[in-house]
Amino acid sequence: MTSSNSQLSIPSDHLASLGWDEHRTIEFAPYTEHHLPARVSRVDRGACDAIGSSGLLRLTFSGALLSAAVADPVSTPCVGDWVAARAWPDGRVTAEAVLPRRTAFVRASVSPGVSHGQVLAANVDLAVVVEGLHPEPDLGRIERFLALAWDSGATPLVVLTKADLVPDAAEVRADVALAAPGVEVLVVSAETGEGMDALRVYAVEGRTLALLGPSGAGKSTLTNVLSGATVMATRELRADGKGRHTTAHRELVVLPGGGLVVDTPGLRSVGLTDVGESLDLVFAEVEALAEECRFADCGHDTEPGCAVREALESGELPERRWESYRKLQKEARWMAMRHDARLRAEERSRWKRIHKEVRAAGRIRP
Ligand SMILES: Nc1nc2c(ncn2[C@@H]2O[C@H](COP(=O)(O)OP(=O)(O)OP(=O)(O)O)[C@@H](O)[C@H]2O)c(=O)[nH]1
Ligand SMILES: [Mg+2]
Ligand SMILES: [Zn+2]
Repeated sequence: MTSSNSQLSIPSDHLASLGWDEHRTIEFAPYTEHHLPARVSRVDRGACDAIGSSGLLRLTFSGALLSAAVADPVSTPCVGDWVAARAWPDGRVTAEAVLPRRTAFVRASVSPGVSHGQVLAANVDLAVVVEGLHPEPDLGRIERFLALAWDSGATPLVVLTKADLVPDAAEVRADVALAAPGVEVLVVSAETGEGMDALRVYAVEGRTLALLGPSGAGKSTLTNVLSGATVMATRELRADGKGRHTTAHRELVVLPGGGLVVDTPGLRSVGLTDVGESLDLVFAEVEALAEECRFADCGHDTEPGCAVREALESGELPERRWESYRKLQKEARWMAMRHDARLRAEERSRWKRIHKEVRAAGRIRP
């Protein structure tokens, strides 16, 4: 089949600024003849915007992609994905395949009864958990976002915004840092520019940052400051600091100085998926304490020689932190069980189908 792809050349330096590298070239090898690579910048139902070497493309999803999405909704192209795009003689351009995701920020689906997750952004290098200093940051929410951030495979970073609105930013930062072991916590103000240089350091050529956090935290404002232009609408100033969500869709923005940012609509909270070991990273100091308990299977309840209890009693481990750990652990375990149950159900229906086919064939062929 002929295609008009030959009209579109691939200046690889441009692709590199979108995050393309030699591994992607290898992954793309099966598509080089008829397809072009493009990075998804925005998704609507059944279609998306994507940035290729020739600029912005409007892509519809191929039939194969759509039916794959029915079987496994997580496979639908999402913001940050690399797709193989194909131009057709009738002028349509379709997304035909999604290249393997290196990282994926997945939250539990918000629909009841649905056990698959929702991919918020793919191929993110730096998961930036954004929380305002005013009103006071919600430590439990930060821990939750960090669990998903670690689980995504991206490196987490916490950014506390609106430093200009509080007198004790350094103090609050210290509290947040205790809830984010091993994670850098930046304090910034889009208003005064404080801390913005420290954040800019992270936005290097080809690297993708995703901004995640509640509505009103200042994600779009940060995106605009990093871009040096108004690329995202931000909320009109309101005295109560509350109100509707301003950003309604996820969008990948290419920064003029290098780097890319995914701005996302605010999430009051995120449901954990089966985050596995990631909680051990979010609660690294709790894990370290638990290692010191006398009994390896200590329930940290009434057992003698429990290092966790001792730390709670001495105040070394804040009660809030311990309770948050237990809560998130319970949630993650429950999601893991639900996930296992779904896999078992899928396996059962697969076998039922195979048996039916075998019966229909009348005999088992060699
Ligand atoms: N004083 C002050 N206000 C800020 C700062 N950053 C953001 N704001 C204000 O906070 C409000 C919310 O900012 P947005 O950038 O729209 O917040 P958002 O996180 O994108 O919100 P959603 O799109 O709803 O998720 C706006 O009125 C901003 O002007 C800051 O550093 N200092
Ligand atoms: Mg916004
Ligand atoms: Zn213990």
